[in-house]
Amino acid sequence: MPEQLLPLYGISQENAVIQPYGAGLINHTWRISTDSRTYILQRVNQAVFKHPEAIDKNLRMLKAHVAETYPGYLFVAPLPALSGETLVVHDGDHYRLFPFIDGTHAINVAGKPDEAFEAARQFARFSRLFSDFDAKRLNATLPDFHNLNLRYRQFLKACKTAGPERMSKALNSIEFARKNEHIVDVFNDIVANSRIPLRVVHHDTKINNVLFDKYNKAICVIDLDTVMPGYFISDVGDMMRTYLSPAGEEEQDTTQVQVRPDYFKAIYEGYIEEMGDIMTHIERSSFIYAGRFLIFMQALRFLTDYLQNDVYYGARYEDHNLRRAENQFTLLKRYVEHEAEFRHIAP
Ligand code: ADP
Ligand code: GN1
Ligand code: MG
Repeated sequence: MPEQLLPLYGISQENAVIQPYGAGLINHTWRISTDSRTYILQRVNQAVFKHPEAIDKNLRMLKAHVAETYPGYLFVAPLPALSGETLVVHDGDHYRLFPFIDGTHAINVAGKPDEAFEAARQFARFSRLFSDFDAKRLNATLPDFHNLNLRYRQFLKACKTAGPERMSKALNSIEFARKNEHIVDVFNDIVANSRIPLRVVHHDTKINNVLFDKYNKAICVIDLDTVMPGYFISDVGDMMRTYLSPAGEEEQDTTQVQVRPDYFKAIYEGYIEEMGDIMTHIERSSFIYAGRFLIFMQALRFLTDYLQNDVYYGARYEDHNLRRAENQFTLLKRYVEHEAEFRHIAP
């Protein structure tokens, strides 16, 4: 199937080597090597992104802004097909082709604090670049994506409609989630009351959405589908969620889920290096809350999906999304245990 796309881009199918690539959960990604160049081809997951053209429009606006204000910045945008379009429809599916950024690789778990620092600095640089861009011009590619208030209500609703077996297996997680409703109250206070500013936010700052070179220096950020108006807690929170623990979200042995304070320090320093003079007072004072917010929301999303029979994330083994949720609730516990220590790092 992906080979049929190549002629639309003027790429010969002869000698093209096509392989599934990466560890993303949402889109379908292939690496395509030809004699002269390497590419990344992606099929947009339309069950998630109902309006792929909204993503395409956002990327064009952002690319134009970068070209005008910071032309040296590596903004990884889709390449035009022969038709001139950067989003191609084939058999009802939407595809994009990106240049493969040569000499780079993605990592799934941060193995050194410096990798966390590098990634945090890259995402903060991205926010900084667009700090003078009116975020409201962007389409919300996933409306309410990080609306914790709504996610919590969706979770409560899922508890009412779930089958009895899944409900009973998930009982401990459900109870823990309900005990943490106060995390939603803080969200409502700072976000719904507009106490923190709306910015251009990446919304998926997992470590595998950064490309590193062979010296482990971060080169650029990728996976720009969820770039839309939002709040900095989304970006900083997902860094906490994915860089602090030596075990990732797929780890089933929750004793492996730990919080490494030196990685927290690295995230803080990397982020502040680029965004420090732009952040407002309330943003600075919400830095630690960002971790609670995002880890809790991801735990709820996995748990809700479990209660709804894995319709969003899918499952590769029985109770996969419940295990993912338990992993994230454990991470939340560990995170909260460390907050007093974090306050010395991020005062
Ligand atoms: P998903 O939305 O499914 O996470 P991504 O856009 O993050 O999809 O792509 C999945 C993986 O493919 C990335 O984690 C990275 O390893 C690799 N990748 C994506 N784009 C590029 C690129 N332009 N150059 C090199 N590798 C890339
Ligand atoms: C998805 O696409 P990917 O794998 O980078 C998800 C994120 C979750 C993440 C959990 C559009 O990210 O929000 O945090 O999985 N993206 C979408 O691993 O739902
Ligand atoms: Mg990704």
